[in-house]
Amino acid sequence: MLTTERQKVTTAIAGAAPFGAGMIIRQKEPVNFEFPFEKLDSFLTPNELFYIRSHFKAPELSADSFQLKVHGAVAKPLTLNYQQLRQLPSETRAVTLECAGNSRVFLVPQVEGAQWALGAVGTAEWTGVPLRILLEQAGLTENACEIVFEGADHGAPKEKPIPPGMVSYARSLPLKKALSPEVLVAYQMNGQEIPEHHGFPVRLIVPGHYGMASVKWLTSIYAVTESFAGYWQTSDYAYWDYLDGKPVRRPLSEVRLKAQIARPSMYEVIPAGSEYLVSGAAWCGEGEVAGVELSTEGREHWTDAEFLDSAQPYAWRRWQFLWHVPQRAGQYTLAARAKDADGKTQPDEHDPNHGTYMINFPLPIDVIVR
Ligand SMILES: Nc1nc2c(c(=O)[nH]1)N[C@H]1C(S)=C(S)[C@@H](COP(=O)(O)O)O[C@H]1N2
Ligand SMILES: [Mo]
Repeated sequence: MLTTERQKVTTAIAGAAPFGAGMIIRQKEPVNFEFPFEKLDSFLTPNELFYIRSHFKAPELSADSFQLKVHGAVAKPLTLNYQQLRQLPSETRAVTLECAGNSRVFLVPQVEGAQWALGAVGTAEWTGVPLRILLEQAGLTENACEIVFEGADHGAPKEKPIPPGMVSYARSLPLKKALSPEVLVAYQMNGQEIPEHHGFPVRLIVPGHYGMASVKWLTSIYAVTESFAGYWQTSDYAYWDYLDGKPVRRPLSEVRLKAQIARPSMYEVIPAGSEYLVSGAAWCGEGEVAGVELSTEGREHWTDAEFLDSAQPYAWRRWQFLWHVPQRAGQYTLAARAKDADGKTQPDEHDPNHGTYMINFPLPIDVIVR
């Protein structure tokens, strides 16, 4: 599967610098880099172009001294070194990761947080041990209800409410998802060791959930008997939902349906009367992207685009649409929207209860025809 794609990506990596030309710097330290989405031209995103979202400085870990603990509410706590982990059965799967704050720059009025445009998203082939195997070896006790994943990075978050002292980056998953076969304790990204800023040597990959669930520099897998209410679970990376009419705080989890235009890019000048190949990608969480529609006149009329990639769970599908560019010069607004297998589509507007996350209304891309 995907051998030519893999070759393309691997060739790009051989002897390459850790970051590719055109990466957009949102923050220099800690490293927060964005993929220039208009460069989307392969199903797999090359490692050196894959977006980086890190809250703290990348910890310096070595494969030699690496240890992964599986502990807490388990019958047999485990400590695995890198070699032991690599000897366990492994799987490789293509997974799209999107930061929950991707496209934040499209919110009006402007909001706090990293000003991501379109490129806090990418797809890589991840190789690792299904998490389920580790949890089965350790033997979860009856009362275990969630699994907490902790990275080796830590620091003092700046957004209120500020937790006391230094905190490590930690997120939890409900048992149902943690035991699902697609969740990986990964040690390879596109056939290479996971690069430093993507979590070397080992990270979690949670297909179908926003990026924050895929804990990098993973060193601890801890089963808990009450739901985990850590900083990144309740304060950051959470949103308002309703329970019996009352607002309740919930951790972000499943990725929302979304299509994005890669080309044209914002304010691209397009010759009047030409044929322009509009292209992009679309993705969702647990379901399947079944269609993409494009509007070239301000989200009024929608026409079907065609897919370049077949549907596979947890990975984006690139699409294209041949636009017969009008003769009339002026500014045009393009937008794309996806449909899932149940015919559901994206919301028209951003839901304020989602705060500065889950931005999946059809994003307007303004272009100049002349
Ligand atoms: N340990 C740790 N894991 C982390 C983060 C982090 O800051 N520290 N950031 C999370 C967020 S918000 C996202 S979107 C993804 C980004 O993964 P990437 O940098 O490999 O693209 O990692 C997640 N895992
Ligand atoms: Mo993120």
